[in-house]
Amino acid sequence: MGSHCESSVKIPPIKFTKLFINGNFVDSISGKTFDTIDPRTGEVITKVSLGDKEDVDLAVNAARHAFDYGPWPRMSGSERGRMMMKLADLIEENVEEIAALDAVNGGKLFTLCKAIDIPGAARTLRYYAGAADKIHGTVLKMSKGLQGYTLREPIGVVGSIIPWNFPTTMFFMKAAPALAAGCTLVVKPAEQTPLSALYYAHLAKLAGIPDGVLNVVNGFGETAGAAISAHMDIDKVTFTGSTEVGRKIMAAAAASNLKPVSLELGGKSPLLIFDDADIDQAADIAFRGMFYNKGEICVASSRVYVQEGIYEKLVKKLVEKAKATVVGDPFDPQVNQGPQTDKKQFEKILSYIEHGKREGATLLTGGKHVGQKGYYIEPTIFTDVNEDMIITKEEIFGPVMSLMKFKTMEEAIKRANNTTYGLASGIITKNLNVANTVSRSIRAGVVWINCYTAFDVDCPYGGYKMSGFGRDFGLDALNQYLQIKSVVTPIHDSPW
Ligand code: TXE
Repeated sequence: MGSHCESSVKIPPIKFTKLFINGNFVDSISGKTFDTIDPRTGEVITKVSLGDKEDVDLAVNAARHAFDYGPWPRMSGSERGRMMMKLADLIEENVEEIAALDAVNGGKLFTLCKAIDIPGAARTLRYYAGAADKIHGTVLKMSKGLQGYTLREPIGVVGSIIPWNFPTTMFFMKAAPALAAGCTLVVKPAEQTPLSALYYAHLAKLAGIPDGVLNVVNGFGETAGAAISAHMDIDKVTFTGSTEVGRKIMAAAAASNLKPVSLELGGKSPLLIFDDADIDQAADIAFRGMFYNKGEICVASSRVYVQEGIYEKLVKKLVEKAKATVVGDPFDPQVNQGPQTDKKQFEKILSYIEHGKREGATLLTGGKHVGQKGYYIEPTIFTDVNEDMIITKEEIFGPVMSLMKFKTMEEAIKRANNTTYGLASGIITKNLNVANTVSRSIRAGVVWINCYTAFDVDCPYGGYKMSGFGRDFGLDALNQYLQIKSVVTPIHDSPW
C-alpha cells in the first residue's frame, strides 16, 4: 500500500458559497451556514449557506414562475439546445477549476475529474441539447371517426436530490435531460459536496439560461431534501442515494401531490469471471470495477464470483493490485485512491470491515485506515465469504471487495441473483453462449460483458428490484421529464 502523498496542486479560491435562486446568489433566509469539509484533512474548506424549507419554497416559486410564464418551456427546442451547448463550452473552459472543486470537496482524483467527470458533463449536456429539438409526438389514425395526435410536454418543476460520490456527473445526469425537455429545476446537492453545483449555477447564468430555470439549494436531507420531496408545487422528483432515503422520498411524494419519482438506489453488484477468461484482463476489470472512485460507486463490483479453475491465480493478482495501490492526496498524480468522502462513510466502511472479520471472513489484504488524518482506507479484499454475510449483503460503498468461488454457470447465476439489489452486473468470458445466457438471466439494469463501469451518456442505466426504478442517461431518461398529452378531434365524412 502506497504512502500518503502531499498535495502539489493549488486549490483555487472558492467563489460561490450561497444559494442560487431565481438567477441570483443569495443568503439563506435564516442567514445560517454550514461547514464544507476537505476529506484529505477533515478540516473546513469554507462555509456554505444552509438552505431550509423556506429557501426551498423560494426556489420552487422561482422555478414554478419560470415554468408557468417564462420563455424556457415555450422557446424552440433548438434554442434551448443552443444555451445548453454554450453551458457545455463554459464547463470545458473552466475544467481545471471545477475539477479541483470536486477533488477537494469529494476526495476524488483530480486527474480523473479533469479527464472524465467534467468533460463528461459537457458531453451529457451536448447529447441532450441535440435531442431538445427532436421531441415530438405521433399522429394517431383512430377508429370511430376520430383523429388524434400526441404532444410530449415537459413535466414541469423538477426536484433533483443528488449524492456526493459523483457531484458533477449526478448534477447533469438529471439536469441535462430535464432542461432539454423544457423543465425547470430545484437541485439539492449533497451536503458533503455543494461546491461544483454552485459553480454550474453561475455558468448556467452566463450561458443565458433564464433566471428561475435552474436553482440550487444547499442543505441537509432531512430539511431541504425532505421539503423538496413533500412539496406540492414540484411535479417530479429525481433522486440518487440510499435505499432508506429513497423510501422516504417515495412516501413523501405519495403523501403530498403524488408526484412521480425516479429512484437510483444502491447496489451489491456481481461480477462473474469464468475459467476461460484472460486472467490479467479479468483482474484489471474486477479491480477497477470495485475500487474506482475508492469504491464509492453505486455499480461497484463488490461481489466477485470466480470459477474454481482460475480462482487461486486471480486472487493472487487482485491482492497484488491492492498492495500496489497508492492511497493518498487526490491531487497527486501518482495517487490511485483518495480519501472517502466524509467521516460518516469512513467510519461506516471501517465498521463493515470489522464486521466481516467477526463474521469469519478471511481478510486477504487491507482493512485499515491510512495516515494520521483524513479519511483514507486501504483497498480491502475478503475471501471465505458467502451471501448470508452482512458484508456480502449490504452496500458498503467503500474499497471492500468480497471474493467467492463457483463451479457451474447455473450456480453462479443463482448466487449472483441472491440479493435484494439489481443495479449492475458483469461477466468475463470468451464464450458467447455463456455471456448471452448469463446476461439474460441476471436481474439487473446493466450487464457489462468483458468490461465494467463502461458508462456513456447514450446508454440508459438504472435499477431492478430494490436498486430503484427509472433510468438515467440515454433517451429513456429524457422521457422521464416529459409527459404525453393526447389531442383528439372528430373527422367527418372521411372515406379513409
Ligand atoms: O445517503 P443519502 P448518505 C448509499 C451508500 C452510502 C449510503 C448512505 O451505501 O453509504 O447510501 O449515504 C439527501 N429527504 N448511497 O447518507 O442520505 C441527502 O441530503 C430527502 C448510494 O449520504 O441517501 C443527499 O443529497 N432527501 C448512492 C442525498 O439524499 C434526503 C450514492 C443522498 O444522501 C433525505 C450515495 C430525506 N429525508 C449514497 N435524507 C448511489 N446510489 O450512488 C437525505 N437526503
